[in-house]
Amino acid sequence: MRVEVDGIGVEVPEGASLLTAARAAGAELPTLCHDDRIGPAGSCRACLVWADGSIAAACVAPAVAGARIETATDHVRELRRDAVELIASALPPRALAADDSELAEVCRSLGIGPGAARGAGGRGEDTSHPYVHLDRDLCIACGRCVRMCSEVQGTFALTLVGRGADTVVAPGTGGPWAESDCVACGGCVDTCPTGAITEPGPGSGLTSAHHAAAARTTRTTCGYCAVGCSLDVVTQDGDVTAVLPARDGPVNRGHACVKGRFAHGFLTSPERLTRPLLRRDGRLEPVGWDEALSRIAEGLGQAVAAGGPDAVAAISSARATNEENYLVQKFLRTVIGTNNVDNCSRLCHAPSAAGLTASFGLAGGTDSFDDVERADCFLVVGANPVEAHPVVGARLLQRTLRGARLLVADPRTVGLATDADVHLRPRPGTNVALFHGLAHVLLTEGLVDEDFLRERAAGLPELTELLADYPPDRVADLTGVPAPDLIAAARLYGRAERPAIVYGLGVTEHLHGTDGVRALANLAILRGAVGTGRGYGVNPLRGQNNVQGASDMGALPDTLPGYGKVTDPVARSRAEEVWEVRVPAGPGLRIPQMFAAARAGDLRALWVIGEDVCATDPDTNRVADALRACPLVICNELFLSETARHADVVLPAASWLEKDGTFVNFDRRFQRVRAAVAPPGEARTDFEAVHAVAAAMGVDLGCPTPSAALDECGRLAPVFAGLSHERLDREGAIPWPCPDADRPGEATLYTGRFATADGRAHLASCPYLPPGEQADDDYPLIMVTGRRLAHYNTGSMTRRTANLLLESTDWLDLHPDDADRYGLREGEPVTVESRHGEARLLTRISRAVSPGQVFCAFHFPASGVNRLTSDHADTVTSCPEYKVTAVRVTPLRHPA
Ligand SMILES: Nc1nc2c(c(=O)[nH]1)N[C@H]1C(S)=C(S)[C@@H](COP(=O)(O)OP(=O)(O)OC[C@H]3O[C@@H](n4cnc5c(=O)[nH]c(N)nc54)[C@H](O)[C@@H]3O)O[C@H]1N2
Ligand SMILES: Nc1nc2c(c(=O)[nH]1)N[C@H]1C(S)=C(S)[C@@H](COP(=O)(O)OP(=O)(O)OC[C@H]3O[C@@H](n4cnc5c(=O)[nH]c(N)nc54)[C@H](O)[C@@H]3O)O[C@H]1N2
Ligand code: SF4
Ligand code: FES
Ligand SMILES: [Mo]
Repeated sequence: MRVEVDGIGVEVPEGASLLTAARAAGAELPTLCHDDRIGPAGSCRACLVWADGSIAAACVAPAVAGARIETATDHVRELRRDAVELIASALPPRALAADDSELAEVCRSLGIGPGAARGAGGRGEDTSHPYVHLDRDLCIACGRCVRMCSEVQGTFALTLVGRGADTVVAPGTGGPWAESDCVACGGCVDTCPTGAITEPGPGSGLTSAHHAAAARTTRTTCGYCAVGCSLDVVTQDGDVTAVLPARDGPVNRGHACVKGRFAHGFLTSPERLTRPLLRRDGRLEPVGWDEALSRIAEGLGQAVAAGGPDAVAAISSARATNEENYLVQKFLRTVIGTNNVDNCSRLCHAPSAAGLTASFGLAGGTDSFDDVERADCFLVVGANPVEAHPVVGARLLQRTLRGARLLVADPRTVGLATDADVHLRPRPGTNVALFHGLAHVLLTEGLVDEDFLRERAAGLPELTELLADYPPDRVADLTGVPAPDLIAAARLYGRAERPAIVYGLGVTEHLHGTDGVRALANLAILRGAVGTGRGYGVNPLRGQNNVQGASDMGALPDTLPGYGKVTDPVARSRAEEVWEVRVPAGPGLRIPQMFAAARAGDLRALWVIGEDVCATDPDTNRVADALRACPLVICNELFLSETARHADVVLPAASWLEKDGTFVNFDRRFQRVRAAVAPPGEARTDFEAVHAVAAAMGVDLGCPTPSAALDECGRLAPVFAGLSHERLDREGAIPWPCPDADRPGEATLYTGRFATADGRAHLASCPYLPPGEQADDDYPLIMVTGRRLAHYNTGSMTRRTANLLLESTDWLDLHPDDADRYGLREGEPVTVESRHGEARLLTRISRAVSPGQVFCAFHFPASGVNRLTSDHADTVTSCPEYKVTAVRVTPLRHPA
């Protein structure tokens, strides 16, 4: 549609506002209550224009074809000036004293001087929250914060209260901010144009606009979860003063969460490791790098001499970059000569890699997250994105609020479950029966894509036969999900035009996790919702910032970079050509096998890089036994973790804000990671540390820089051949597969054929089998473990920030009926015992869990949650059964 702005003709899309038209024409129009991320309010009148003979607020007024807009007449300028002057006049002088806010900028542009602000103030502050401070006197009631909170974050924590000039933002709950529903995503801080809502700390009182303009900023990718938010890190004199969400971030689009946005205080924690540590006479003592490196080189040499290359193993880090992971596996395979390398994908989404590969051919999610904008029905299974992937959770919620249907399958009523059309609450460990029940309804009610099944899928006859055993009534008995709910959910998923499956660890961390992934994938295949553009297929919410990448880079015992099997001579010879050494042909040890080998005396050296196995692996008492039995344990760490305490050599590591490289997020996008600050003391990146260890053993690993490492990886893994740092710097995010430097990556997989041997999607006919642990008279409760919003895994980083004020301990959630049964009160300390160990937690009484089930996180290693979990693991991939542990709970009463 064509309109005319100040005599210039411009083309704008249908439904565009006059503001969009004015900007398209290059007209400079001030705005105050407007932010591109949220809907318009039209309340401040800073953007007044003259349109077809009348005055209009450009941000809200829609452009009509042929409209003539005037933005620069004296008359409209004066009207704007009057409007903003009136707003400014109610503010105290300090509102315009510093030229650091959007408001000050707008005033300047309208010729309003600092003297315009002459309000009395006196409305007071709210400084109760560790990350969000409110100065009521600077609030102009533009409502941007309120709209960010509802329209982007979906939390609805804020409201405007009062009347007329006294209107001011306030938490909807009425009390102090710290006690409100605020989830500290930072959206309000980021949008506030006046400095009324700001972040305390080094840049205290400064608005985001000021931060972005005044200091050095470094564009990087968040190093917490795998959403992969683009962040602009603001630094001054070598310290981080703020972290701002990038508006052009492909996944986050100007949003972030309490971890990426605020939890950077760990960087300067006095507990950061700044020097290598070496064990002498039983104690860890600081030493220089040379001494630590020669001890490592000597120890690795001795291990190989005594037990051969397979007496050495490494656990690589999903927190580290692709390039670091590439180098770690290269070191193990070429310098030591073993495939004994694994990463925490083993504990998390190894069943996704195995299951999705078996069903479709490749190990990643099937589609681009952008497709959620078109999906009309979400099936969210065993995932709590509101807490674990908050930016994804917010985008799913927004789609739901705008009309998409939402089905949630989770034993707990948390996060999205409270907004679901149907909430299925299966008993933990019964997913396979649940998914078969849904598939049964799809088949019997004819809600399947016959053409797709005929042309592109395999295994329908076998599945049809199996599903005869899973009618809704039987599934209700197996899972506890009422048959009518199951049928209702199946119909919604079955009748959707563009259905989407999003899932998490509630599917994978089970005895039959891979079967769960495959039975879930069946649903999308039955509907023809993969590889057809008619849905958002099957998408795991991968966990760690770079768990996808660590696996992509071959930090796995059975695959080389790009997923060539070590057992495949073709894949091996491609690597051998680039590395110029022979690659061992036998698959190496998986993480649990490494510990078993150590306990048996067969593993003589273990290098643990950025994983706190003594806190996060299951049955940690036995993990500690393994480390004690292993003659050499090396640990690269930011902090003296539980694992580092067991190590013989500890190398101080740089964190994500201190290094250069790339991460791969949950929807397979490569994004750049850039150092915003220098690592403390003698800490080095894992990249440098691996190079240094190789050098101490007399080997040059090649690829001296992260950029060279990614290039080399592309030479042996065709799926990454088109990627480079230089290209990522230019283009931003690029999904893999990306074989060509001059073609975009494949965001949506399988549009032509599936990557399986026969090119078809494979339906799986796996029967439901019960979980490994069952409740009984001794251990009557089923414990589920998982995540909470403010802390990240071991909490090693988040506990060393003000996030600790938001969540101060690990709680045990317990249904009120169970609290009565065991005589427990809110906040009471309890001993939790399982067949494997004991932990101490504080009780929280909650209806989010079902009677007979309890839930806790594992963010405070001192509470010992993983002493409880068992060594039961997924039968295909060895992923631990973290989601089902039988426990008993007793009050922890001190002797009188
Ligand atoms: N705040 C925060 N964010 C994180 C992390 C963190 O520690 N803190 N960790 C990151 C990592 S490493 C990962 S892998 C991801 C994990 O992200 P998620 O997979 O979302 O996390 P969890 O909370 O472990 O588990 C998800 C849900 O599975 C449910 N569940 C348990 N058993 C079953 C079952 O049998 N069936 C079904 N249908 N559901 C079940 C649980 O009730 C829980 O709500 O989060 C990442 N993001
Ligand atoms: N009970 C229970 N246990 C679980 C789970 C569960 O759901 N329930 N989930 C499992 C899952 S999915 C996962 S992924 C694991 C996560 O378990 P971990 O990987 O052990 O946990 P993290 O806290 O993410 O990070 C481990 C360590 O890496 C360090 N670190 C951070 N960045 C870097 C870096 O760049 N370099 C180096 N060298 N070190 C760094 C941190 O200080 C931290 O101590 O936990 C598993 N454990
Ligand atoms: S933790 Fe995840 S959702 Fe939060 S800012 Fe980082 S990448 Fe984004
Ligand atoms: S920016 Fe248009 S009315 Fe506020
Ligand atoms: Mo994870």
